[in-house]
Amino acid sequence: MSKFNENYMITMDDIVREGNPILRRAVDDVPMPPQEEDKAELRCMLQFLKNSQNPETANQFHLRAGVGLSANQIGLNKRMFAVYIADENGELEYALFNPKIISHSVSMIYLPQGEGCLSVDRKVEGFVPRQERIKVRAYDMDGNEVLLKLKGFPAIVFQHEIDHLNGIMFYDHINKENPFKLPANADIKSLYE
Ligand code: K3U
Ligand code: NI
Repeated sequence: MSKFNENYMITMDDIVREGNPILRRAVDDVPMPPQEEDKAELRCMLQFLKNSQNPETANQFHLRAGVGLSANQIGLNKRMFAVYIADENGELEYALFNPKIISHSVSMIYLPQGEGCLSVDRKVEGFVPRQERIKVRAYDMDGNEVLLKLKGFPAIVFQHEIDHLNGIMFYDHINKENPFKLPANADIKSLYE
């Protein structure tokens, strides 16, 4: 049985950092319907994101704020991630198995401030081009298929997390010669434009 259950609190000590080969391997699908252990791990991951965005809890346990967490970031070889985004538009929370991008827009966006990662303990500057809109097929906690249409910041976060599950880091997408150069001939704009 895995240690990541309802009684366990994920902290930064559990977060796998860059350089660890598990972040560079594609993870395995989770057989559906999910087992109780898979579900408990995913709930634990979602709770970590909520704790990390709660100023008191984050301060007490030295958590860096995160909006997404993939299973391989805590050392699990499982295709699943949690996302928790709380802003002026409300709360968005997802705990998903076997997410797959089934279609996407041609148009692209990027976060003007760049991206960060809980597995990367340094500031990496540069623009990370992402698809502006994506359609995702995944499975929820009950093993039911879900189809999601995402745009803007949630679409960026999903692409960042799905990349993790495929062994890709956000900085792999940054132009090597000039980190602020955008892809030529692309329909691309800042998220806040
Ligand atoms: O972007 C971050 C954030 C945190 C709190 C409020 C608003 C934003 C923190 S970095 C982050 O959440 C990563 C997490 C990772 F690396 F574990 F997946 C996800 C992410 C950051 C930026 C763009 C897309 C995804
Ligand atoms: Ni990350």
